[in-house]
Amino acid sequence: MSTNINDRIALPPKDAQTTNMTCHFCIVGCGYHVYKWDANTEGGRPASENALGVDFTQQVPPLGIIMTKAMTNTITDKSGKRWNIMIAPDKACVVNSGLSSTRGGKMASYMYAHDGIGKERLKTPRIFRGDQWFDTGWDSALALYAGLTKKILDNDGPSGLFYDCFDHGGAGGGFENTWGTGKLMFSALQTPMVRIHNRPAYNSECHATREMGIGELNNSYEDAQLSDTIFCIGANSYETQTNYFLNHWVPNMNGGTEDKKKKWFPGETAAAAKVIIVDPRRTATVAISEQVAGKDNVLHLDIEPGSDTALFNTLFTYVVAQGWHDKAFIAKHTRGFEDAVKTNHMSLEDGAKATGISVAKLKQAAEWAYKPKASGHRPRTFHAYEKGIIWGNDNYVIQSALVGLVLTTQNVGRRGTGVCRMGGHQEGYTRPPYPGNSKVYIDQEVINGKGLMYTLWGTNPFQTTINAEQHRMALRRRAQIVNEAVSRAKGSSTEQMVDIIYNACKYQGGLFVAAMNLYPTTIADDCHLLMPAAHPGEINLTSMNGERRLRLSEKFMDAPGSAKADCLIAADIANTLKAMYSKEGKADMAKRFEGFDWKTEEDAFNDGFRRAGRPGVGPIDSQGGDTGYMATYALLRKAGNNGVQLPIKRVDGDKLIGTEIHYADGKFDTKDGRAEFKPAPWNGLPKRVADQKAKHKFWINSGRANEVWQTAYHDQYNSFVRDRIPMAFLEMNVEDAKQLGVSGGDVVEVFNDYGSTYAMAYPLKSLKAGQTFMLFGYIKGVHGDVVTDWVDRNVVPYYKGTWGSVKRIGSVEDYKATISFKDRRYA
Ligand SMILES: Nc1nc2c(c(=O)[nH]1)N[C@H]1C(S)=C(S)[C@@H](COP(=O)(O)OP(=O)(O)OC[C@H]3O[C@@H](n4cnc5c(=O)[nH]c(N)nc54)[C@H](O)[C@@H]3O)O[C@H]1N2
Ligand SMILES: Nc1nc2c(c(=O)[nH]1)N[C@H]1C(S)=C(S)[C@@H](COP(=O)(O)OP(=O)(O)OC[C@H]3O[C@@H](n4cnc5c(=O)[nH]c(N)nc54)[C@H](O)[C@@H]3O)O[C@H]1N2
Ligand code: SF4
Ligand SMILES: [Mo]
Repeated sequence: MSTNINDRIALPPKDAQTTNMTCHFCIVGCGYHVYKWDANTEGGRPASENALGVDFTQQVPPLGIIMTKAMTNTITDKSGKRWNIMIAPDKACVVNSGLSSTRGGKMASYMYAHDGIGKERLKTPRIFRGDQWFDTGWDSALALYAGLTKKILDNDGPSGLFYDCFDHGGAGGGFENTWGTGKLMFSALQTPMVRIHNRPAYNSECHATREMGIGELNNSYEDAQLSDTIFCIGANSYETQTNYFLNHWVPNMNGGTEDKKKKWFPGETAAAAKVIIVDPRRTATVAISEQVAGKDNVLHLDIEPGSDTALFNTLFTYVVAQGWHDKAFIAKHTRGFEDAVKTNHMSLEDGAKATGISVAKLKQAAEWAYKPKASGHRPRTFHAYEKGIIWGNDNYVIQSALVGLVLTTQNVGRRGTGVCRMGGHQEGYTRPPYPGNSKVYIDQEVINGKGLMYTLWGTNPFQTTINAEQHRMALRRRAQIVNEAVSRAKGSSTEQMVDIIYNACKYQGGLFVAAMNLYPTTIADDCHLLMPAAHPGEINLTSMNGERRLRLSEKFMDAPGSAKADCLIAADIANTLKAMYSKEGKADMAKRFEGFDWKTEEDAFNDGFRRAGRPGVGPIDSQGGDTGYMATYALLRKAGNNGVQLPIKRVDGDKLIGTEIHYADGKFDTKDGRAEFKPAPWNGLPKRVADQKAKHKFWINSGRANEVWQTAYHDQYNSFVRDRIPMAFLEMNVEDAKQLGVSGGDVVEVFNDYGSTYAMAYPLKSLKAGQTFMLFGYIKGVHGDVVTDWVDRNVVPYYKGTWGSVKRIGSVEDYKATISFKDRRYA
């Protein structure tokens, strides 16, 4: 009898196969154990009879183990044998200490089972023959993809080949897959027409801080436990970096790490952390922080949207006026301070006017974060930021202002401090150099009819880009031109088909669209070729988290059908092209596609991460440079869920020794080692955005919700998520809703000069009048449709900043009957 039943959880037996898995969803990278065992057996309740080593014959103490039905599944391997799996959080992992989240806790449910949530996974390549999708084999898919690529490369050069590709860790990434795709795009095809999964060009989320000499992941999660003040800017960390918040911030907020602080910093005043949160919106993070730390210890600076630069400049000016800056550090380790004092000057009164925060509150924030402590020491303030400013009003200037403030008070390079991204996905960047001038606004090129072939590699711009409706419409028109040409082709060979498609693209404005993905997703609406990818658990994959902690997620099951790792898909494409050029006798071209003779993900890891290195850390070089070459799969397997924090310093026996904090020696990543202040004048909103604000009543903010991962590519099939959120919700103020005649569960149109979309109204008291918050990137209701096409000097967008009108459309009885419209802010 199988133990796949619903009234209880089958326990893994003592001899269950156990492997390590780093959660592949958010940046935090929580450690999990995967247990896999014959579906006809199960472990016993005594601790000695189950692989968890927990005694279930008695009541297990609260939080003794976190284990839910969603952490289990029954899978079938290629031979037809059935296995039970359990993916449960690892208590010994220093990242999460046994905690899971509503996202990571669902990993097992999302692993492929023919009758499970993942049953729609792509199992084989698919081709769109004009009006219908058909399954096909890898050989024919690759022949078409490589054939068209070659034709474009030979006739038009690499600029005809567009890519939108992940550049992160976790699923749809990892060092293996960013390297594989990067090597194909940059050194083999040599195309500069590439954008990154979350922005319309090939650029950085952190130009300013890097130019100032400070990498954005410069401390350890432990530093959040040691800080006097946590200064959280544009991040909703309870919902988006959940276990970083729960396992490292909360213990500091409730005084749980006071003794630790006393030990680390003898003689310094030590107390529970104070928390400052900068977010125009009252978030769940604000509500929970108040609950944990007490309202008196939490300062919510609910600034006017987009006014962060004014806030930082005001604090900067005030701190310097009070003499709280670190003069010795500034003199010895920085450059440009005097200029910044002039250009970034902002009085308390001007700051209050621009941000909408009272002078009293501004002073309070400055005191908490920067005023010397009772013991005379400067406070240790950790500055954490994410998409509220990265996708904020002028990313470059905000970061310049923030990092200037941080340098002035030496809140980087000391334990308990740091100025860090909270992060989105895990990181996994290693690629050959980008072969262009990094400022091509790819979306506009697509809209303007440029490019002949567009590959969407582990991304979904239909749901996530800016000006998304215009982008989708242009793409649809152009894809349709290809469809019509293809539907007229009958009995054609691959070569003939390549010519037909090429002509439709080259002479009629068409665009051939290919996608590598786990699922068909909404992209399949306007796409011609799909290739099935495999994700962690089905392949080996390395990533690093927000404290640069590198881990190996181990393969424990087969991918569905013939799905494979993205790096091996890239290798297949390169090898197909190499063979085509060799056959033509073009040795020079064939040579560009060499070096992809990989059999496994490990081969890609060794070729990329270990040999080529990580940018910013330098090429691999045993004399100095990056020491990533020391990280073998074998050593990482041994290092388990705690892995090693990059860069690796040395290997002791079989133990990798890493780096906990950067810049402790006061040497920054500039030529002379001095960190550089940057001018960051406050300029108000960009005109294009201000114009929408002048015309439309509501700020249409956007972002994440705890239970939804990204574009809901898995979640859309999970009733736990989809029944609650059938359509992107739009949180809005109750009085505003009343005026519009809107109640919870009504469908509203959100529109402005850029586009229009629908959303499910969610009226709440906690939203300010005139402000709304829409779930981003959802499967139905795309916030990006109303985001302007404005970008900064580095082509970084302002996703969070758009204004629009809201209009009631109608009611869906089912939403009203089945969905809860409670406030998600803990009260
Ligand atoms: N309005 C608005 N827009 C935004 C944002 C915002 O805040 N507001 N945020 C931006 C940000 S930060 C981000 S990260 C982007 C997200 O934008 P995307 O990166 O496009 O969104 P994801 O859902 O992460 O897309 C991943 C796609 O890859 C597929 N996938 C998953 N795993 C794998 C794999 O292993 N291999 C392959 N080949 N495919 C895989 C999924 O099915 C999915 O279709 O959105 C951006 N857009
Ligand atoms: N549950 C869940 N977690 C996730 C993800 C997910 O899809 N679901 N995605 C992951 C990814 S890829 C990313 S990038 C991260 C994003 O992580 P976060 O940045 O924490 O999340 P967001 O909800 O995008 O935006 C954060 C906040 O920015 C605020 N904001 C808007 N405008 C401004 C402004 O002008 N100034 C300031 N200071 N704040 C502003 C919004 O009100 C919002 O609360 O989350 C990661 N974690
Ligand atoms: S906090 Fe992030 S990494 Fe940890 S379990 Fe949740 S989604 Fe996964
Ligand atoms: Mo992201």
